[in-house]
Parts: sequence; C-alpha cells; structure tokens
Amino acid sequence: MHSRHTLSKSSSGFGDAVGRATTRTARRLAALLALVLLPVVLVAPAEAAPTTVTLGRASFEPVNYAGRFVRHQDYLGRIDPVTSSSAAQLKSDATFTVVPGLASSSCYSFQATNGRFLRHKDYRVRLDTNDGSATFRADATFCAQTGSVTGSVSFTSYNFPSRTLRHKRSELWIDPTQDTAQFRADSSFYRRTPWTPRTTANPVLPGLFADPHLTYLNGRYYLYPTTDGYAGWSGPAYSAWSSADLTTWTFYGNVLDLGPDVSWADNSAWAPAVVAKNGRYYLYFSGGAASGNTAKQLGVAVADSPTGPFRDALGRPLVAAGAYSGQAIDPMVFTDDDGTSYLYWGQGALRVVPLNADLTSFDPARVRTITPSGYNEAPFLFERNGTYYLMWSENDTRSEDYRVAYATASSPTGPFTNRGVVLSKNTGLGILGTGHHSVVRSPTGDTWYIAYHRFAVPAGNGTNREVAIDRLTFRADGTIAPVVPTP
Ligand code: FUB
Repeated sequence: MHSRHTLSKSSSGFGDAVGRATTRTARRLAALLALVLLPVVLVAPAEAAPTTVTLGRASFEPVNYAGRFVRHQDYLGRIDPVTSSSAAQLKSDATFTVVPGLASSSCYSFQATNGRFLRHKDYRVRLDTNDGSATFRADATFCAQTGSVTGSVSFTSYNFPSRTLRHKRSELWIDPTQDTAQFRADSSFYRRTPWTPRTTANPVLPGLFADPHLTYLNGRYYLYPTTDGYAGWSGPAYSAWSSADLTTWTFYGNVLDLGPDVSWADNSAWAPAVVAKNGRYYLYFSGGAASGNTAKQLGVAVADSPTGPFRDALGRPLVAAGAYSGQAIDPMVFTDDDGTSYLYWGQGALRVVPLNADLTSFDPARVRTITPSGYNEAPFLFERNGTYYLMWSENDTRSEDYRVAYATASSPTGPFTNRGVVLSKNTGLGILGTGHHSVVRSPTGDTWYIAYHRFAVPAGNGTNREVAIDRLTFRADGTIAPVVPTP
C-alpha cells in the first residue's frame, strides 16, 4: 500500500485565486464566489462516468487554463504555458505517452519522454522511475472519468479512488474529490496533440510489454505480450492487441487474468502463444502460484474469439512444474501442413511434443528434448519453402546481450543445423536486450516480420521492456539475414 506521509494542506476547493487568498478581502471574495457557484453545484451530477482515453503520445491542457499544459519540472507535476515557440525541452516535458495503467489495464499511466512515470506520493504528483513495486504501480495509475466539459477527461487515483488529479496553484495534486464546479474544472483536461510528436516506429505498443507473440488471424494481426513493469516479472494478466497494418494497434485489455481465471496460478503470466484451430483460439501460457510459491507451470486456455475471454481449458497445468528439467515456460505451437500441431517449450532445455487433436493434451511418451547449443528460452518455429526454422533466445533477459539465434531442419522436430545469431543489440542506437521474439508472414506474400522485446528506450531494463517489430529477410540460399533493429 501507499505509505501516507505528512500532507501539505489542500486548497479550499475554489481553485487558484481562492487558494492564494490570505486576506480578509480575499476570503470575502471566496464567499461571494461560493454563492455565485452554488446553483452550478446544485445541478451538477454527483458522479462522473468512467470513460476511455486514446493511448499514445499526448499533451494535456486544463479546461480552465487555455495555453497551459501538464508538464514535469524538477520531477514534480505542474501546469505551465507552452506555445509553439517554447523551448524543445519544455515541449518534451509537456508530452506524455498514455499507456495501459501499470496497476490495472482498465485505467491509465502517463509515461514521460524520459521513460519515467507520473505518480503521486504524499498526494503530490511527481515523476519517478518505475521500480516494479505494487506501490509504485498503484501510485502511477489513474482511472478516467468524463470531465467537466464535453471532450475533457478527469482522472481519479487508482489506489485512492476518492481523490482526483487536479491542479492547484499550478501544481498537480491528488485531492479529495469535491462536488463543486471549481474542483471539476481544476481536475478536467483536454487530450491534445503532443507537443513532441513521435519520430520512431518502435515501440509498436504504448507502455511496458515483452515476449510478443505476433500472429495473423481472420484478416488481422494479433499481438499477445507479457505485461511488463513488475518486479520479478510477476504480472498476473495477458492482454490482446490487433492491427491491420502492424502500425496502428487496437487494445482489448486483459483477455486472461490468472488470479480470477486460473485456479492453480495467480502470477508470472509470461510469454503467451495463441493458435487458432477448428474455429477456436488456444492461448498457451505460464503461471506461478503465490501460495506455496510454486515453480512455473504451463497451461492452456481457450476462447471463441482471438480477443477472448480465454478460459482455463483443463483446470490444471498442461505441463506441471518438475515434470521435465528446466522451467516450464515459454510455450509455442506450430501447426504443420499435415495438420499436426507441435508444442515447444522450456527455459534451460527445449522440449517438443505433438499435441493431440484437442490441442489440450499430449502423449508424455512422445516428448523429445531438442535443446540447441546456446539455447536459453523462447523457442519459435516456422516453415518457409520446405525449411523449418527453429529460433530461440540466448543469455538472460536482464542482460543487454539477450539475443536471437536460429537453426534449420527439414522437419519440425529436427535434426537442426545451427545457423547462428540473427538479432542482437545496437548500442549506438541504445537498443539493448533484443530477444524473445515471434515471426509472422504477411498475408500478401513472402514478406516476413519479427516482433521482439528490448529494454525500453530510454530508461528500460530486463523487467521494463518494450515491443518492437522489424523486417525479417532471407538471403537467396534461404538463410536469415541479420535483423536491423530500428528505433
Ligand atoms: O517475461 C518473462 C520471461 O522473460 C519470459 O518467459 C522469458 O522468455 C524472458 O523474456
């Protein structure tokens, strides 16, 4: 929980003018203002309705201070004037990426261009680095309500729902919500065009995500990532995204939440993989249980739509912890032309087994170990022109040398010939820890893409990662050309 420290006194609720009032004259003015505002107060709705905010880069302008924008200065949240002739630094300080809330994907967090997040502490809004703690994630999450003016939005604190983000003497605070016209105005903002627009194509998703499983289903690309930004990768839920062009993404929120949806796991929702068969969608996932602190296990969930909701198909793990050496994580399913689907998985050792027709069971006697040299985790298999490409990640995901290598074979289970590393860091561009990827072919031809994660740029690390997509190209002999990671 957020630790409550000594508070600065909150304002009277009548905004900047009254907040500064210290003289008797000013207090009389406040009383007069209160009388003037009373009719508005009486007719105003007591509860604002939840609303949605478009994800991505934006700037926020208070409804009652045109020309001022939410910005950070010296790690504190403020509203200040910004104009087209303002310094580039001020414009950047007044620009945020709206991302799914670090504590709840149905709320929002605000990431500054330096990678830090707006959060409250002692009820003051500040800019801090995500340490992955539950406290930070909650303090940095705000839930959207309709604002005081059409087209505006206000934000209540996720962990102090009776407090609302507002400006006061140009500072940003979360204050106890007041049902007054002045408070509603001080806590309502327009989402505006960002003062500092994006100049890069990556990351493709706004926010902290990893282990992207990119696939093409029903005429659209779908992306299923690990939700990142949690200490120890302990995030409990999987989200889904879709796109027609790999550029503009629609967010569907959580499609599987281990806590409520899976009886045997409640954390470490890592590295999903989704396949479609017989009109149903199967999501393979890993999870741990806080009670008993169990090792990770693999499960499978099923849905009637690629955007869920997914339901645990078995009520128990598909691959139990300890059944095989290595961690039971990082599932991947490949379906060959003859209709056989193969399950690949494992950290430390790579296993493969043909799945039964139900896609939710297999014959343990048919499990084979096919660990390539250099393998750590994140297997991915695809076929092109009769060649089967087995790809994986090497090193630890916390290392900037996390990277992707591959091997080829004439069957989905090998034997494989090692072909070396195809994706690794570019320190000159600040791109580090490139790994845990997936590959998809464009429906229109022999154009291929690789989705992967890397340390978020800037200020990321092995638990604060971002999802990128780049081209995967082949040489005339069928080998994969080194991937050029782009900003
Ligand atoms: O995201 C959690 C874990 O980190 C994945 O399961 C691994 O592949 C590594 O990316």
